[in-house]
Amino acid sequence: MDGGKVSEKTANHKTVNRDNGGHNSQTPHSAGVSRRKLVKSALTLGISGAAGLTGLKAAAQPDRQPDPLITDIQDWNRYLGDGVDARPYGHPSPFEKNIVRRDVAWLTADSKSSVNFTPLHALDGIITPNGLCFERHHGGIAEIDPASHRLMINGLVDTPLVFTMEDILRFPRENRMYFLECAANTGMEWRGAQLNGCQYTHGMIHNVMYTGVPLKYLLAEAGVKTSGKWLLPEGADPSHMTRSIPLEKGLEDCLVAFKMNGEALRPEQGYPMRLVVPGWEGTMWVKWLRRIEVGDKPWHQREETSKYTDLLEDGTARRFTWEMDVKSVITNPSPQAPITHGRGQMVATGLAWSGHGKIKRVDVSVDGGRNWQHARLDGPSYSKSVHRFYYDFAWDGHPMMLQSRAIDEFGRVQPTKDQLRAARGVNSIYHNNSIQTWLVGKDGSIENVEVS
Ligand SMILES: Nc1nc2c(c(=O)[nH]1)N[C@H]1C(S)=C(S)[C@@H](COP(=O)(O)O)O[C@H]1N2
Ligand SMILES: [Mo]
Repeated sequence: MDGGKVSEKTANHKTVNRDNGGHNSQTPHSAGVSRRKLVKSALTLGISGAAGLTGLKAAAQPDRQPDPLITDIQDWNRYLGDGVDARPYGHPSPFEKNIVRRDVAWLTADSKSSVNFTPLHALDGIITPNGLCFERHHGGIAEIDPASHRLMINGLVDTPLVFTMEDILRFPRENRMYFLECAANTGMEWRGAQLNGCQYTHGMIHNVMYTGVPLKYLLAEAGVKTSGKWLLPEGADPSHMTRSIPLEKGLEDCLVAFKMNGEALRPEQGYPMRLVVPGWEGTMWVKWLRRIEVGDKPWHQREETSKYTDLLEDGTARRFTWEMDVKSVITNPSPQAPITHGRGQMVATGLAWSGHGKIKRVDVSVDGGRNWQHARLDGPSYSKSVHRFYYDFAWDGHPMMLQSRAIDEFGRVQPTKDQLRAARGVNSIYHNNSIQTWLVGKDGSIENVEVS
């Protein structure tokens, strides 16, 4: 994965039979044997806690003693390091240089890529570091001097207003943690397993602590007329991104944000201000926000008619599917993060989220969805934010079909690929929230597959 690009489309989608554990033999007899193996591995998991940790202790007493890395003084322990003037703005260790946003060459027609992906496989916790938040631009990054930036509210209001940055900073502000997921996340997987890595299959998401002014305060300042029912936010970039948003949503929880994870928004995330539309598809989170028009009906803009609608099996298209549905993925281990330590105690981890609210439970399967165990949710649980889960277990060294399944606080359950296709067909690009399968080989290598 060092090249930074996935260069070619995988033509043959990989499907494995749940009954034969990913082995190639299709005979019923060997399928039965493999199934027993997988069931056995699931049973071992039930007692993995104590037994697994004992195994770890043994692993920490290796026969590689004496280890010069602990007995000898190393260079970094001997010579004076950089002073504080070397790094006025900090960067990750050079040993982390491969953990970067990456694009998929064939997804963009011209040489200038318009989307890249968050390296989910290498991250932990729930906060996406600012420099690793995926980017999606329809007209490139607008570089804006905040002193020259204005936000206008016009249309069906008592007093059309133009705010400077300074004006915005005089309204009461709030801090809230939300995920932003592009509706096209996992969109290349509708017809079969395609991209080999959760960065590419699920990386059009980031989770950030925003500081911003609730939109309702700015709308109140302008005075929305009783005929006003819809909002049209518009970006200051060359794409003039515009989306129709119902007024109720704008009043409920939208923010005009200017900080992310404590510092100014990055230019690629809409500096100096962007709209935050919690739980709803990424296109509506207009970056470089310059105008909000109030109207009495939706505008039917390009990004809500020809794009970001869901083509169904019968040729009709679903429209205004704003909410991002309940979803999860195991981020590590995964194709870009294979298991290198062999059998025994290990940690599987991933993310779960729902545009409707909080995550109540995450289940993990090692046998392609036949048996499920509860994962451990850890870290703060915020509505419309990602949740971190862990599954601590002892791997018996047999192949696994790793899956996760999220359930939100309203009881919505993440669907299987078959369930989603039965409901929606395969012509969609958007809103694919189905269960992901990683096939783990005996050697710990991992592949994106589907179970049948
Ligand atoms: N002004 C403007 N806003 C925009 C876009 C854009 O191209 N221009 N892209 C949208 C899309 S499709 C998505 S998925 C999100 C991506 O946000 P990010 O770049 O912070 O990840 O921004 C949305 N807001
Ligand atoms: Mo998007």
